[in-house]
Amino acid sequence: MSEALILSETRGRVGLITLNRPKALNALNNDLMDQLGAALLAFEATDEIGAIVITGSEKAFAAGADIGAMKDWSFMDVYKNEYITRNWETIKRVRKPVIAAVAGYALGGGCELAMMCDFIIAADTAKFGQPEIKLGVIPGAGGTQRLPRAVGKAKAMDLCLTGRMMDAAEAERSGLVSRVVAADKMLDEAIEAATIIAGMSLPSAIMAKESINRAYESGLAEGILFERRNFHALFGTDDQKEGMAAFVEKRKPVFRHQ
Ligand code: CO8
Repeated sequence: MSEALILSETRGRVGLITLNRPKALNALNNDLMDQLGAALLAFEATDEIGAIVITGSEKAFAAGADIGAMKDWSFMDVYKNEYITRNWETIKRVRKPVIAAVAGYALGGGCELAMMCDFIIAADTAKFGQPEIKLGVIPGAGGTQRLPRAVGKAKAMDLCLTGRMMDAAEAERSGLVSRVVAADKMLDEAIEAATIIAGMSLPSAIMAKESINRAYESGLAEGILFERRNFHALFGTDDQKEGMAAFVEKRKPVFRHQ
């Protein structure tokens, strides 16, 4: 059996995935990304889970793709064998909300993995960066596309061209992360946020996620139409009836995720 490079557990309706390659600061090799993809799809497939948290260690969320593994790759290796796309995009197939809980380094592919999640909660120790330029390459898992959408062109250029890191305060100021929390409270806060989300109606959470993501893929009119149709569709769910009835009856809703 191959080495366990991730740990997967449940906390109520939350699926918690911990990247577990501490000696290499969670450098993301193919085996780790395969295991991460399998764990994500397992949580996606079960009705018992409503939201997912991906985290790393105190020192590193992930310090990037595995440089040792990549160093001798040729153009044909990466182009034909799809080392990069084979397993890096699995996370984008997950419809349930995914939170990145980041402490320490989130660099290169680690920063890109965090940005593939739906939002990032950061410890005050977090450091984000796209240092690939220092290795003679550029970001290869969406960094040049997702970073400017998150922080704007100026800061994305600054980070990708100088390879410098930004700390948690700068990441929050620039919109990359949704909250910054003391390091010893960060994972609890992320699990609490995920627990709140997992307690909502799952169809609503999925449609909210899909609608927000559509803002990055379409013009305003098309995005608003997409949102409107999702809004309409939710009136076909039991959970809409329950949510609104509970409000009127001044009680807590009990969602059945359908
Ligand atoms: N890959 C492989 N090993 C790594 C990586 C990495 N990205 N980062 C750290 N390690 C290893 C080190 O080699 C070291 O191993 P060992 O103890 O066996 O020598 C161990 O982790 C601890 O690292 P350091 O001793 O360097 O720890 P420091 O605290 O001194 O420094 C840093 C921490 C600053 C994070 C430093 O390790 C560093 O700069 N790491 C590299 C960061 C980087 O350049 N990341 C970008 C990588 S390229 C990339 O991500 C491209 C993404 C493309 C996506 C698609 C790819 C398939």
